Amino acid sequence: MGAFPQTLYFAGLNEPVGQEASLTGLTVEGALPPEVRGSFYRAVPDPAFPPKFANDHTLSGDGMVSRLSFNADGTADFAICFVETARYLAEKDAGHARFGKYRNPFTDDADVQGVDRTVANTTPVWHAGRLLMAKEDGRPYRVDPVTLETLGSHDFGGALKSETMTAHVRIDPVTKELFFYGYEADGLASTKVAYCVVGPDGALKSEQWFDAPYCAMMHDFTVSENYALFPIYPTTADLERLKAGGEHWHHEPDLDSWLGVMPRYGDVSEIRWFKGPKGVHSYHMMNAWEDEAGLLHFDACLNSTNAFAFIREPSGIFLQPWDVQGALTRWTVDPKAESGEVKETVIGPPGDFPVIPAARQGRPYTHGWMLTMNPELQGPPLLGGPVGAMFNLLLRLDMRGGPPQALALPAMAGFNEPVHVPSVTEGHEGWLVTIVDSQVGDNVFVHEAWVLDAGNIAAGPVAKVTIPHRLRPQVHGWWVPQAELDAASA
Ligand code: V55
Ligand code: FE
Repeated sequence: MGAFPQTLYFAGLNEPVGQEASLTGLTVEGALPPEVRGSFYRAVPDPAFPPKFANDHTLSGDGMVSRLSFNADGTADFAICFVETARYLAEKDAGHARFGKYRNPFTDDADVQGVDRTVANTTPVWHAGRLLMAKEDGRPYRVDPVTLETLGSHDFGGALKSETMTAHVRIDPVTKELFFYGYEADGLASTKVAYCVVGPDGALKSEQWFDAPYCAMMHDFTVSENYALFPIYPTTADLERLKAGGEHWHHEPDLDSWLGVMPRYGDVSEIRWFKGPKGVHSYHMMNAWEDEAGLLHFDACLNSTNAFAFIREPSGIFLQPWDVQGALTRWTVDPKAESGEVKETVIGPPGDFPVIPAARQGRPYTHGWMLTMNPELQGPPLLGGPVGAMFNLLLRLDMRGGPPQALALPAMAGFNEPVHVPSVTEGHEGWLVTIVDSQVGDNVFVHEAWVLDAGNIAAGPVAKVTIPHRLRPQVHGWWVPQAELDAASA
């Protein structure tokens, strides 16, 4: 068996861990708010075996599902398990990697051709009492929310036609419907996108297919109260390149970006395409909402190019990470227009991992949180994650233009994406829970969960849990209140 490549994707905080664990009775230091009772699920990519190709990266890692539960007695439990995907089991069986490059099955071993190669490593999605580990290149895997045992690939009881489902779903806070899409819905490098609506009971109510302007990496989308919004940025796939053993994605700076807009319950033939700037890219949207004049606002963490060096460089784009420009950016369109261009406004700083209260999804909102790099940090950032450096400044943004609030970490520490825990107290903004990684020695790390007052992040954590297990950086997380877990297991 080979060793892991000595690249930043497998070194330091990114060093593979690959150990399942279950730890109970962890001490919660400080005052854990009584509202923070439930489970914080996280998706953590962690390759079980050294990759077949040395240029492999974070996005190919086998999905691990992790749970941090805050118990009624004020203690916490931690568990992490591999999602037993068909791919993970096939590699475990052989004792080595059999699947090749990121999203290129032409580079897989001959005897695993046709085996589901998704790694279920991006988002734990909770809906209708089910926990799904999702990744955009395939269908999600369902896992047991208590034992974390893998229950199998989920196709909504045989109803889903799309071969893929995004890791970035949206849930309407009023109807409790789940909105999602799958791109490359009928195969590699296809322009087919499936737009799906799932009822609050978990049944697939509608699936409609449309063509994107080109085959793009459609990582996230969003819904407003009345519309579904599909951004298209020019990180593109090409079947001939894949057949030749190349990379799934190249970024194309000269191609236009687009925003597709359709009525949420409309027919896909009603999609209108609005043109955006050339060459830009965003992984994550903060929200979309309609104003009183009927204009539609789409708020995304937009960058001047793809944020990942392992996508830029094979595309011939060589930039230092600090030369990637970005800003929280609003695109405004008139959804009743036939076509047009987006009107672009910068509304916030560079960064990523935007979070809003689930109750404000698709509605006007007054504040949100995101991660960024602290321009005033004295000392190096913590190396890790797919970009190579961990974000070290948490912001609370006032969407009406007031000053942001910030919580800075010291050198050699980083934030993972927080989850928001709502409060029932009128006027209270709720809580954030986030894992903070700190490097304290040569390959020695401390991992803590911090609980913050979401309206007063600058005060620092109100409670902390140290997790005595080596952790790799997460991608996304999901908060599930204890009452929902209890209802699902009843
Ligand atoms: C992202 C993550 C993925 C992926 C595509 O963070 C994009 C963005 C963890 O997997 O497959
Ligand atoms: Fe994402």
